[in-house]
Amino acid sequence: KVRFDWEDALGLDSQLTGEERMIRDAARAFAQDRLQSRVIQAFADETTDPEIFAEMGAQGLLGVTLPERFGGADASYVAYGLVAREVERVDSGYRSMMSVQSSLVMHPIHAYGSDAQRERYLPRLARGEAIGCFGLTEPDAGSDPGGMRTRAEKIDGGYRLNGTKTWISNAPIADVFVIWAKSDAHGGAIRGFVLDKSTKGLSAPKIAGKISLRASVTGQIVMEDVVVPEEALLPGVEGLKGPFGCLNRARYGIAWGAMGAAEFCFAAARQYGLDRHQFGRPLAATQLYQKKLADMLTEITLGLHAVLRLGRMMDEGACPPEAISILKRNNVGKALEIARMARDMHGGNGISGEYQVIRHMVNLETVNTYEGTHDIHALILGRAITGIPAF
Ligand code: TGC
Ligand code: FAD
Repeated sequence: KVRFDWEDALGLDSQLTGEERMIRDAARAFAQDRLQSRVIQAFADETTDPEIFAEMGAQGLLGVTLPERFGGADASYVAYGLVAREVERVDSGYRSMMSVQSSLVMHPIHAYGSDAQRERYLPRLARGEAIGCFGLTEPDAGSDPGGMRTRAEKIDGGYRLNGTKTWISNAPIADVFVIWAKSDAHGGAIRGFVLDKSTKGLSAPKIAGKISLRASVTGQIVMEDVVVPEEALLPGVEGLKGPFGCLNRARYGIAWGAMGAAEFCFAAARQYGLDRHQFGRPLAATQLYQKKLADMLTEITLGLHAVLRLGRMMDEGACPPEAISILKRNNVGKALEIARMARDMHGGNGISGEYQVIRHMVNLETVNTYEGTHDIHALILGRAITGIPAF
């Protein structure tokens, strides 16, 4: 009989290239050595160590899909997904830091930027010497970013920006700000701008007191008469398809990452059930416990193989955004159910930080909301299925 491997039930490993396996193994070693050692305290203290970006950069984990001449690894989207999975196996907040830098900051500068912008920003971002953030959401424009109020007004030699962005990952420690604003000079179309931290009128206060994603700092971006030169404009894109092009990549990475968090919770629940005895036998010897483990493993296996297929479609340049919505929505939703289940299976210990499952559970609440909420992705799919927008 062929042996069953509960850690790789349908042979994902055999579907990867040698390079993808190498990148996955490097990411796993880094995440377990360097991130796992600090996450419990960082989450408890609500602190983010900015050094993590430089450490990720030194490991080649930032912007892995970008060309080598800009500091990337020229690797596949599958490799990028595998990195997200390994980092989020430790913490969704650390994956968030990585995916904002890679998909939401480096990608738009590479895809929509001028040569000068690419040369100026990408190598430093790839090394993690500069930290990036992505400002789309506003206090009155979350699921509906088309309703944004931030304005770019044309002035001699550049633009004047006014507006407030909120719930922005990395913002309080960021050096490079990718900002989306309605530009009067372009008929009110949404345009992207790259701002430096030191620009007068720009501030990024921290949003303190989060109960979720506490190891990843979040802030506002306040722009009061921020004057930028013409060269700050991202010349290569106009309209909402600019930010959405970035979100496609980040959402894809999240679909992999959430499976990493789910795998941690599943493995922790399995081990706990083997170690903990009640009624004179291990918890894992009970039918209910085994059924829960079987349900978890089933969803993880389906989710991982689906996202591998999605990655191959991304690499072929043949991935419709709606396919990404299916897996951002489903994998995060399933990961959240798995984390809640693992929390329950740990009994009282499940609420302690030491056992880590409740941290994954509360983190996944954010992951279910950002990058398009669970319901917004249902509506994106509903529109594609029926042809009727129901937002
Ligand atoms: P809609 O009319 O659908 O589209 C406007 C234009 O955009 C194009 N487009 C896309 N292009 C590329 N990829 C996609 N996924 C695209 N979706 C739409 C579309 O073709 C059109 O182009 P054009 O040339 O015709 O103008 O726009 P809508 O206003 O009706 O949008 C509806 C909706 C709900 C789909 C959209 O607004 C949406 O996705 N809302 C969710 C918002 C969201 O995801 N925000 C994320 C903020 S960033 C974040 O959360 C980062 S967290 C990071 C971390 O820490 O990990
Ligand atoms: P709302 O849009 O107000 O939604 C509230 C509820 O209403 C949700 O359940 C939603 O599904 C539902 N809803 C909304 N519209 C409809 C509809 N038409 N039909 C039915 N239901 C609807 N944004 C960035 O730009 N950059 C970042 O780096 C970033 N990082 C984040 C980090 C964290 C920790 C968090 C929490 C958020 C972050 N966000 C970021 C913002 C995130 O993308 C938004 O929170 C998200 O898009 C939802 O917007 P909202 O919070 O305004 O909720």
